[in-house]
Amino acid sequence: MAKIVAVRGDITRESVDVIVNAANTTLLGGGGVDGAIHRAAGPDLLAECRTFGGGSQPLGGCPTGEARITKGYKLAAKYVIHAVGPVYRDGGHCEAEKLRGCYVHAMTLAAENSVRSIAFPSISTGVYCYPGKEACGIAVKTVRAFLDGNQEAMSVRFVCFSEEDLEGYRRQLGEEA
Ligand code: AR6
Repeated sequence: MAKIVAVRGDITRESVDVIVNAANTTLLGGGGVDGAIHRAAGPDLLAECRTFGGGSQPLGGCPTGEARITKGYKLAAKYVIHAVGPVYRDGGHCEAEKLRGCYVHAMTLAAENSVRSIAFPSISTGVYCYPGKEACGIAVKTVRAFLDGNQEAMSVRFVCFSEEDLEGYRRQLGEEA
């Protein structure tokens, strides 16, 4: 039976098979959760990210709405899945579709790597300014649909940095249950 929970915390401290990063298209690090994950994982993570080619789309890095998997290095998690969410402009630039793509692609990579537990941050809702409530709705609906269709045994944790985010996720999970 699939299990989805929302918790408050720092995703770098999660003891799961994989943590998801809210990355940018270069995959070469940044601020927010991306910076925290790179600091906690150590420099070998950046070295592996460089093997994706680093930013000159479409040849390197990772396009918006997709994800790439690396090892977790010094993290408790075995893997990091680097998902690139959209920068929110006005909702009319395929932002929802791209955000959904991040979650689907991350879950697909997790399933392909036989992952049993995965933790997500709230992708795109920091520097990329995606409205939290809408992003939360997309995250929960997309993950639940994926689990229902494919991976009943995988457990998913939404790791919220703020109390407000946590309340939003708990409300959404309650409504969806
Ligand atoms: N654990 C869990 N959540 C966190 C943590 C943490 N340690 N730190 C921040 N958050 P953001 P984005 C939350 O800005 O909007 C980077 O520079 C944060 O409160 O990290 O997708 C990348 O390189 C927010 O709810 O990611 C990109 O350039 C959420 O994580 C760009 O920012 C996402 O905030 C991506 O922007």
